[in-house]
Amino acid sequence: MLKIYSIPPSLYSAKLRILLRHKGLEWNEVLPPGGYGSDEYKQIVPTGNIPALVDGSLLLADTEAIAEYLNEKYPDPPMLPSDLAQRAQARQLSRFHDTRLEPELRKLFAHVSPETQDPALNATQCAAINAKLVQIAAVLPARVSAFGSMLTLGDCGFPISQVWIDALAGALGMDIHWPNVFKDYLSALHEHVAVQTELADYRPKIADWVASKAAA
Ligand SMILES: N[C@@H](CCC(=O)N[C@@H](CS)C(=O)NCC(=O)O)C(=O)O
Repeated sequence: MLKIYSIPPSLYSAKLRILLRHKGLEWNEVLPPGGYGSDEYKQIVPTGNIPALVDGSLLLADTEAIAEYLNEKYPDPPMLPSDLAQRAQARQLSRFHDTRLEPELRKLFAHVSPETQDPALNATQCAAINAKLVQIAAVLPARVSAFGSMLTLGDCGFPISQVWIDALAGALGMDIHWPNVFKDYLSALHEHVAVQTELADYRPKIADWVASKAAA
């Protein structure tokens, strides 16, 4: 069976689980021994990051690489379009999520506790997140007309980041503006059972994580 190293609040692990669920795969999820980044875990996964996949003798520790690998190994249902240009568009969407949107959320993770909250950082990151949502909204019409209701590798990060943005906005009082086109896109993604199932499991974990930080 596939083995995934993960911790409960991991954003990228939740992104990966949408793919696992959509493809009807079974997996065994385990905590990284010693915690991620630890020397003990680095004996297994040299880079020390999560999520990591072990499939037989193969070890992969990057969500994009894992997703592409699983999509090729288990092609049904396909999560990349058959058209070359559309596949590139789906990959572009995924990279936008991972390299442009998520890094703006990540800057707030260490600043949820009242002791480390930073109103100036909140304002900066709120503006940065709103700017990224506007940018992605501009490319969404092309994505919707290209793939319709197909769930692609490029889509899996956004419902998960939405959970984080909502939780952080609630805890830090940020005024997030979701462009209508983005709201419609997310609503369409929520029609997929894999997305619904993952969000039902993941949202309480993030609510608990934020509540524990806010109480610290
Ligand atoms: N681009 C990576 C990001 C994964 C990531 O940032 N994981 C975090 C935890 S959610 C982590 O392992 N951070 C520690 C590190 O990178 O050393 C991926 O898609 O897998």
